[in-house]
Amino acid sequence: MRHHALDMGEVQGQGYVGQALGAADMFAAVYADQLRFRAEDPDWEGRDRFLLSTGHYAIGHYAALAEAGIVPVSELATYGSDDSRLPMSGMSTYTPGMEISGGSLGHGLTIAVGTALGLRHRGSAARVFNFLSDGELDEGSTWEAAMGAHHHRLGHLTAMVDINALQADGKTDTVLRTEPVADKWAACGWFVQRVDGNDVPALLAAFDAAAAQAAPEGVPSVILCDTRVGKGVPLLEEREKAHFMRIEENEWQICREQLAAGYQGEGK
Ligand SMILES: Cc1ncc(C[n+]2csc(CCOP(=O)(O)OP(=O)(O)O)c2C)c(N)n1
Ligand SMILES: [Mg+2]
Repeated sequence: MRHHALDMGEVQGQGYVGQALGAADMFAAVYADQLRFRAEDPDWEGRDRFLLSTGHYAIGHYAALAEAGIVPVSELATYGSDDSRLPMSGMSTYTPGMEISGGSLGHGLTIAVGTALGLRHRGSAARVFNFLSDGELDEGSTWEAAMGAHHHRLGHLTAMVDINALQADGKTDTVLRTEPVADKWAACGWFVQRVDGNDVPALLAAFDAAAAQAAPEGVPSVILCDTRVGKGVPLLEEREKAHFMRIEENEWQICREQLAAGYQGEGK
């Protein structure tokens, strides 16, 4: 998935590559281990819903959709181009498997609450996952939704937050301090776990714990995932301007080599 992200990023020469690399393990864990879906029928009624709140993370989501067999790998080369089904910001009207048009930040969890209520009303066994970013915790609507999820006992709702400590305008703790963030979710009545979001076994364990208590009448879960922007490519991990990265023509190959070198010996 990280290689897909680099391939997509190179199409435009720039973009949200750092987020895709940082959150790749989160996407991998949820798609490979948790979500019930049918690749050949992305609109299958019984599917779990995965709502990408952070539209700009679409590049990371497309890498997951490709590995899940929902979007052809060959189509990734069209990322962000005119007439592509894979726009830079996620759009439900264009992309199979993209449930919502996120990107106007702070709305994903509100939609997830409505989706979870609707599914329960219909007697569906589907779960709802919402992927959001630490920047979205600046939005009041996120906390309204968090309180609403607890009030309505949406135990089949799981939020996963990419805490990369970064936002468009700088480091999160310089823009609007969200810590102690676990306490805030707990105060809203959620079952809270905080993990290293680049540690796949830790992510899988956290998802299992969330699944174990998922129920249509219960306590919603949040998994707070501390990640590193650019994870797996040291050249990009060190970038100062990391929110929207410009990567020079000669650097893409270096990125690929660094990524491949990092996986050597891991059997991947
Ligand atoms: C409601 C809203 N306000 C502002 C923006 C502009 N914006 C786009 S990305 C972004 C940063 C949000 O924080 P985060 O997702 O944590 O950033 P990242 O970690 O990707 O750098 C902002 C403010 C937006 N898309 N929507
Ligand atoms: Mg962030």
